[in-house]
Amino acid sequence: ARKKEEVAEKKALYPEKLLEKSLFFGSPVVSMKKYVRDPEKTGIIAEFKRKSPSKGWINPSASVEKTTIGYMQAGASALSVLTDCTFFGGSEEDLKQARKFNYCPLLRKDFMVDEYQLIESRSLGADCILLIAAALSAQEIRKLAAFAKDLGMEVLLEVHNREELDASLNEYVDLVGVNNRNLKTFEVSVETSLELIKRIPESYVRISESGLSEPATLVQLKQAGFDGFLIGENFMKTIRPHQAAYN
Ligand code: IGP
Repeated sequence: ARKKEEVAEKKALYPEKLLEKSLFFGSPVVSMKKYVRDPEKTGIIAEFKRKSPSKGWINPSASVEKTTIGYMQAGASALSVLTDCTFFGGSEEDLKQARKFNYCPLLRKDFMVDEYQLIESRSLGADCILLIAAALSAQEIRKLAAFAKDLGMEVLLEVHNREELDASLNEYVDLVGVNNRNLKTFEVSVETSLELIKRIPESYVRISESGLSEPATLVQLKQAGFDGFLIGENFMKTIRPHQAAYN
């Protein structure tokens, strides 16, 4: 509901028509699907996240430029940038900065509830958008995913349990992310990923999200069938997040 109000305000200030004239319309997206599956790459989607509801401030002063360039040099397959301000201390400016300094797939991480945000995402240079099954109906997911595809972007659908997965998968989705973190209790368990992987068809690129820090866990997840790993805090909590990405 908060997001809906936020979007309504933006629409009044800056209508869709203006956004569509922005720089990234018409230029091709960089495919997250392809980069994450590339056997030459690590499969890691490195996330720029200043703070979170579960941890509070993680790194209020990190530079988008240094961090994202460093992530890519350290071998990340793609970048994820939080643009939600209230919960994550992010901004659209962060996404723009990440785009400015990197040629790689770029995921806009935010709570999508309206087509306007998708147009906006593309105008900021995003290649992929996130749809969270826990926050949307199956119908909304379908509609938003189809619209994102019309704009040329890819869609990452995030699920946390079997019910969400079974209810919300559709043909417009490109990547399926299993969130190991329960968004209500903030508890993290990789078992969530290991249990759900069997139910995700191989035609989707499969990502395990949240609470990942041990290389051994990534090996285990990879063996179970995961193509990619979304990692934020483990890198961001260090003074130089991009250096942490090397380890
Ligand atoms: C990254 P972590 O534990 O490595 O920082 O997690 C990412 O999975 C997490 O930030 C996330 C998220 C989300 C954030 C997963 N799903 C939805 C905002 C909205």
